[in-house]
Amino acid sequence: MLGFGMYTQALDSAGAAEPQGDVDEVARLERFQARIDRDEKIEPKDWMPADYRQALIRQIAQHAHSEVVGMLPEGNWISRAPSLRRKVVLIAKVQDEGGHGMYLYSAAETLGVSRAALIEQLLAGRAKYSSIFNYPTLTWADIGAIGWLVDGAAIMNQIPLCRCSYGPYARAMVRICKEESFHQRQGYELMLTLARGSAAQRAMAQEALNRWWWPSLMMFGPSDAHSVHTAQSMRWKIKRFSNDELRQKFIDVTVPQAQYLGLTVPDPELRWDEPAQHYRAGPIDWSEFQAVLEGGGPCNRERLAARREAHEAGRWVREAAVAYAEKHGAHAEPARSG
Ligand code: BYC
Repeated sequence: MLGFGMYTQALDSAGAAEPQGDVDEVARLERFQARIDRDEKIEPKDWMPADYRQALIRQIAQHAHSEVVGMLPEGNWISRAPSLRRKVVLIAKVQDEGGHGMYLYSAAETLGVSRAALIEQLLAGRAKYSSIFNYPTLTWADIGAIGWLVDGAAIMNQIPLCRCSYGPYARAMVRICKEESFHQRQGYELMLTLARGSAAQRAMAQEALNRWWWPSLMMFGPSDAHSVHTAQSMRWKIKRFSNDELRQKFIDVTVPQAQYLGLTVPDPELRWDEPAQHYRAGPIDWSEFQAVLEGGGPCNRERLAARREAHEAGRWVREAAVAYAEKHGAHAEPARSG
């Protein structure tokens, strides 16, 4: 479609007594929505409504922060992995999560926000990241449970994001999902090894499932009735399914996996609904979810403290990179100074 202005702020700048401007704006919004409806990708230099840009920055930044904070619970077990093979796999997985964060910060930067500003919001406690990473990893089985359940939930949520209307986010998700799929398999394989092991190993696997099941269901976000962003995000095809739809899909695939492991899902009300062909879960404790979002989860403080410490520890690397870029002038792009 031929060029309207690239980064218009027309809504802000159009005078109140200029109906012509409003008409243009309405037409622009209609053309934008028509592109979305035709499943065209929106690219960074295309015109987009300010709210669409903002919604993407919000979601992509939260997602990037989740990947980076998500390295911490698993990183806790790298030094205590029970074999060289497990250690290598775990290091590779945690490194992948860091990489996912980097692709996602880059995708957010195409929307006109700097990575430094987003990280600053995280460290100041003003940004959200996934509730799931505020829970502790108490035993080795938690590493299996995270791969199986947390990465499993992440894939369920993220596969549809590969078809997100915003090109850079969608493309980042294609690679991320391939890696998440490997993460999920290694987690399930770890759980299977424990489930087929000694009585103590089986008990450890069950106990990890008991602690991670409900927080994994909460990863999908509030119920549709309480989700403030879903309706608009679905109109814009940022999201393709609602929170409850994805949660249901996750339950339907995961319950048989637990049965195969010989483990019990910690939900006494869980039942198979034959006519609907779905598993029906009992009610989620949304007060726990709310408390975690408000900073009151078991590890919220610890996670932010770890990120702040890592940021400080990396300061000399950032400064050296800027000094190097300045010294080599035009050949390297200096980090943004603003
Ligand atoms: N935790 O209107 P709603 C990974 C917030 S990491 C915290 O439904 P939306 C991995 C929500 O942000 C995978 N906050 O929002 C890494 C909103 O707050 P604001 C992380 C949550 O955006 C390491 C408010 O609640 N994946 O894979 O339509 C190791 C209302 O919610 C949560 C992503 O980030 C939550 N669980 O839907 C292993 C995927 N849920 O912004 C694995 C991308 C909701 O109004 N994100 N909130 O202050 C999304 O798909 C969507 O943003 C969500 C929420 C489904 C999460």
